[in-house]
Amino acid sequence: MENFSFFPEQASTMATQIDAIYFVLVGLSVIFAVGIAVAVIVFGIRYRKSTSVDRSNPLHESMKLEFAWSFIPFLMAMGIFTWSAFVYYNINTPPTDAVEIYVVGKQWMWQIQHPLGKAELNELHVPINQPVKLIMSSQDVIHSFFVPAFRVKQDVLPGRYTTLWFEATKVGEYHLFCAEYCGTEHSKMTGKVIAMEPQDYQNWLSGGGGGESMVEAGARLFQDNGCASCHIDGEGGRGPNLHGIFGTEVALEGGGTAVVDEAYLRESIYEPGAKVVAGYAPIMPSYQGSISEGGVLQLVAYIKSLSEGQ
Ligand code: HEC
Ligand SMILES: [Cu+2]
Repeated sequence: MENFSFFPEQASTMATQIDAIYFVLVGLSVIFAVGIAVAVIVFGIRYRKSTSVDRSNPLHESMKLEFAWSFIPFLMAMGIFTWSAFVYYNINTPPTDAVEIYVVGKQWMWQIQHPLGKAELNELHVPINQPVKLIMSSQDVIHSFFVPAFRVKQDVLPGRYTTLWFEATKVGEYHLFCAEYCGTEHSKMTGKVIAMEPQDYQNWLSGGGGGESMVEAGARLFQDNGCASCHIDGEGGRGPNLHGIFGTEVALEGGGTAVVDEAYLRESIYEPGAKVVAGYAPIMPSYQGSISEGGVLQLVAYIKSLSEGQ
């Protein structure tokens, strides 16, 4: 398959699972298509007008036959459905021990931030044999993160976080494409994923140009933007204490609750009025336009870190 350029390399654990479904579906289609075509041709020749074959006792109805050709395909379809549903569930459930990497798509590039501070453009370095989870957002329009060799593709939307996970199995460089038309230079919104031995990945991470980690950068933004003046560590601040909130449910003004996840934190920063925490006045200003999506990801990483070990 490697030399057959219509077919991308299989370089993730997902690739083999998805290709298996693909080949079984193609195989079944070929079997049925060929079977029916052969029957049409054979009967067409055998029973053409000029032949003298036995035409007595034509079969008019057969319960057995009709049952068989309804029930067998039904079982096959349900089998494929169940199998695909398992794979689909697997694709959409990132393992909890996955390495988290943040991705921001914008016209026309991919910005990547590693938790320990390394940032890169249109390149994504990942370790092999380890699940990697991407937390993605867009600065402008809809993009789509597509790595054919891993058989993963996920839309990247403005105003929302989407996630995607994979586990690379082979060291190498793989194409990264934007698979959603996003403007003039969409076709140039490409990059590469570089899968490395875990040890090489660690070396690369700790190599030069690292700077501050995402949590450190978030903590700095938290100070620089005056968040700390309302969100103080203890009780009695004008805003809620942000320690330990990640993953919990908060009560909202006007009833209802919200789960504190990445999307909730992002919304709290860009549209503080959308969900107001019970017991607080809606005085928090919006940071839409003053803090970039990349900055919000750093703040989210920082606020998440305030809940670690709790
Ligand atoms: C003027 C005071 C003020 C400033 C400045 C401020 N906030 Fe807030 N913040 C609040 C208040 C009040 C609430 C609760 C009401 C609400 O949800 O809007 C809140 C809510 C939040 C929440 C939701 C908390 C929860 O318990 O669910 C987050 C997250 C948050 N702020 C983050 C930030 C960040 C990050 C900054 C700086 C970029 C910031 N805030 C700046 C006052 C402030
Ligand atoms: Cu794009």
